[in-house]
Amino acid sequence: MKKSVSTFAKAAAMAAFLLTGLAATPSLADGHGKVMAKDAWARARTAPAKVAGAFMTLHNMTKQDDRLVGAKSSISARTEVHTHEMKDGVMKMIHVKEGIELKAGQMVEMKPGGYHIMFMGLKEQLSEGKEFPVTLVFEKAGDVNVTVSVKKAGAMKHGHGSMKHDMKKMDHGSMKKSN
Ligand SMILES: [Cu+2]
Repeated sequence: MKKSVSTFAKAAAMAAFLLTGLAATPSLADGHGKVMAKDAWARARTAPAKVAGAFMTLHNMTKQDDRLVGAKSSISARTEVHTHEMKDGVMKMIHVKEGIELKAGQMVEMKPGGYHIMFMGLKEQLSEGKEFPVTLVFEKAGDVNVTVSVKKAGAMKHGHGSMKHDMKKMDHGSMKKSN
């Protein structure tokens, strides 16, 4: 009889463990233990455009290093991970084929003058107030969905006029080290 009691205790402990696990699940909704993207935005266009860039903050809330290796969207024919780089005094856009490294716990800001998601062959115009989904593809976390909000061009003065400033910060800070 004693034995069956202890077996029951074990089963109860296991059930409690499972319940704890279930109880912890809702916290996933607010990003804990996940790789997430937030505050995604793109600049509104007043004239038709074929390309556009989106910016956002990436946050790796997992315990393992990850990497943003690509992006998918139905808004454009092609969607790529890009960055800006100074080459011979000229600002150039570069397709970051190796992706963006996102170490465990790290946050990476994609902003004007630096990393961005590039939409090429736009199928829809980015008018103010529009929202559209983008799927980010991470090496380990897999697909991560984010909604991009299209904001008025004038509202982005901060990012607009500070290109040089951003470049400088990029060189010393958020720029991924090529090792
Ligand atoms: Cu680009």
